[in-house]
Amino acid sequence: YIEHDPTNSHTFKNHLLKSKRILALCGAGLSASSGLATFRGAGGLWRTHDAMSLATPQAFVKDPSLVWQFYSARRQAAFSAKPNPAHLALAALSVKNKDFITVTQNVDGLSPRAGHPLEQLYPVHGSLSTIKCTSIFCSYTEYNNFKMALTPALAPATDVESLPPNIPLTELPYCPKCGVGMMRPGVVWFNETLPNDLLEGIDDWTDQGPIDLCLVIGTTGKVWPAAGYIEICKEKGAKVAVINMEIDDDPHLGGVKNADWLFKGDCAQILPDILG
Ligand code: BJW
Ligand code: ZN
Repeated sequence: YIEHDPTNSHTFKNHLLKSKRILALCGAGLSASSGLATFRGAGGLWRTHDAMSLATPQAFVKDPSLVWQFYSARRQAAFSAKPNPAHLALAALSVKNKDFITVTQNVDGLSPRAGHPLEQLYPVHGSLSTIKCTSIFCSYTEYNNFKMALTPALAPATDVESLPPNIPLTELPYCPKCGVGMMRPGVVWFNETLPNDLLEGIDDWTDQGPIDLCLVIGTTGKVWPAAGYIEICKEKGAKVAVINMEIDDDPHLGGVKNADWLFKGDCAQILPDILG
């Protein structure tokens, strides 16, 4: 018999052609070739801080200036970045196949800007272009905002390292409606719940019937509940294809331990090939 070769894009393409219901789970690696930093591993440091340690409500309470500078820099990088061929390949497949949904953990807005149909996109960790009031009396009012600098103190610096370490609280962004609530990024931090409408939309889709294929793209698959969709797809019969720059024995790496296909490399090169 012929052993299944997980690097064989021919068997993958055959399965893709037969697949109707497909779910893609995306992470920071999808935007890496657009020049945006990932969270873990190389690039996971912002100045001297572990990016993960800044993505918590506790960090924001303790040092809103530091956390706002981190998100301000991330907004500026995302707004200046361009979608790459991987975003475009996913958008194109979504246009072709209305039974294909993409669950993205990315907050950079590059998938929407690649023309990804919004009704097939579930940005479960929020968006850098959303800001929200922290005041309950203001019902946590949300705004879309694409300004490079939310306040003069958060202006893009030519040399990021030279930003003042501490912006006075009064120079951080405040709510235009109530005037007293400090604004925060409209992203989902650790220990916070994911947007319920999105989770329900994904559940409705996964409950509709068997799933043929799960694409795990540029994510370590360590963050829950997003990582759990791989297992949910498998339970619904899906074959799993992992596309990642690093494929090693890390038992945590999303889906690797029982992936049917493993494509190692830059997804901006691999996706246009295997999905095209
Ligand atoms: C390439 C590439 C190239 C590079 N091509 N590939 C169950 C079990 C255990 C823990 C929990 C659990 N349920 C909840 C938890 C706690 C927690 C959690 O998961 N902890 C784990 C770390 C253990 N989860 C939560 O807190 C979540 N909330 C929740 O569950 O609410 C319910 C609840 C509330 C209260 C009490 C109890 C329950 C919320 C999680 C929110 C995560 N938020 C962040 C920040 C978002 C905002 C921002 O962007 O700043 O989301 S953290 C960060 O990690 C970000 C990412 O979306 C997320 C995932 O990271 P991702 O995308 O995988 O990036 P990397 O860097 O890890 O990986 C990049 C990959 O790409 C690598 O593999 C590279 O090799 C690869 N790559 N270049 C292809 N060119
Ligand atoms: Zn407000």
